[in-house]
Amino acid sequence: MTEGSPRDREIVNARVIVTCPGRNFVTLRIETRAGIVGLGDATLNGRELAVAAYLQEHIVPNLIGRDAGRIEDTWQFFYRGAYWRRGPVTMTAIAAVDVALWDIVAKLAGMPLYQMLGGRSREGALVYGHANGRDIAETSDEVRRHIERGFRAVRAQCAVPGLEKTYGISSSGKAYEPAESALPLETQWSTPQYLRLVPELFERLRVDHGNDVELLHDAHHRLTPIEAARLARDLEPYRLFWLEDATPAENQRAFELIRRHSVTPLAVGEVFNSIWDCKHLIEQQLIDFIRTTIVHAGGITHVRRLADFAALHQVRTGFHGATDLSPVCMGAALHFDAWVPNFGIQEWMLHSQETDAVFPHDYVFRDGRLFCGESPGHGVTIDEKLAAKFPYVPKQLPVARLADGTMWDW
Ligand code: CS2
Ligand code: MG
Repeated sequence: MTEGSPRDREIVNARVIVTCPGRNFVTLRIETRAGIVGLGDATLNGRELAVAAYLQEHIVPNLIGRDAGRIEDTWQFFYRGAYWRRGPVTMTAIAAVDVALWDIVAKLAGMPLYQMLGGRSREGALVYGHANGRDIAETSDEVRRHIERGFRAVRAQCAVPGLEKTYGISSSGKAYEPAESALPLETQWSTPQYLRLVPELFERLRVDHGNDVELLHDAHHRLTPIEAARLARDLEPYRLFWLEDATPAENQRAFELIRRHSVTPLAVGEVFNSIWDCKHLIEQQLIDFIRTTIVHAGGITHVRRLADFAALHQVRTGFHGATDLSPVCMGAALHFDAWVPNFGIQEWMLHSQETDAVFPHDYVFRDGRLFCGESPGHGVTIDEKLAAKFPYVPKQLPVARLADGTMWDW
């Protein structure tokens, strides 16, 4: 077998594939001289073509001729060598390259990717699903349905009475999708109404479902620090697994205030792109779970550093896993979850049937956990013929305004 020799590891082809099987996904496909193919997810919800262009114009020409086995050097080349560092577009593009190379190297070794990281620390990754409803009763029914399907952890979101559209709630009756329209949907926000509703919701969920199920909630950056502290305190009796994105995290000192008032565990970081975005939060132990995932933070090479740093401060992982991260990212994340010692939980919003058909994969759900497969690499491929039947459709994330028209955090 020569496919592992430096000459045969040479990258001879790299292509960007954009497809929309229900929602947009960007995938980088890298191929070596020996014909080994690796895939990386490059999807940045609502800004997909910016990453596709970054890859196409600035990354792909630099990849041709490189040794696919030099994962670290390639990462450093695109990060340190780019001068313009960090940011979601750059870090998503770097992640796509990094994951594709890990996929290739694991295939060359004939091993599942988790083995390349140091092997399994656990069998399956505990996942949480999304229960949402138009009122408290409907949300509680949805939690029940999740428990019946085997989930041990459920995120619960409920529409706020009087507001036309609330984050996390589907208006169509179909599964919730974060990006629904070509131009951003304008939604309305009211913190006082929300703050009254959420403790009532979780009080009801504990009465209906007891204490065995883990419950989570996402405030989606809507609260000021003191409002977030109030909510975290009001939710204490219901023992949440976590309260997510309670306040925007640009000013990380804000979390000191929440911490002073509450012991509800906090999760942050799906919008972060590098270890520098969460260094203070982790060092000061202002959060309990870091949500920064592989596709938006430079791939396995960088997120591994982040997770190791978090471990020093007993912060655990809780990777973002909404439908706007493709099965390629999910596959890579599950291998990472199988290995990472300080694993907490993995988000899993089920992809549509079309998406699953375009990206065949070997991970499976059983007893509240997702299990990555044993095939070499990350175990996710792409059916390019099928992908071509779903051309790109422009879609953006919504925005939020207060009743008087003021722009708010969505
Ligand atoms: C969310 C996402 O899954 C989550 O916790 O906050 O739904 C998020 O809004 C989207 O992934 C944005 O692209
Ligand atoms: Mg979130």
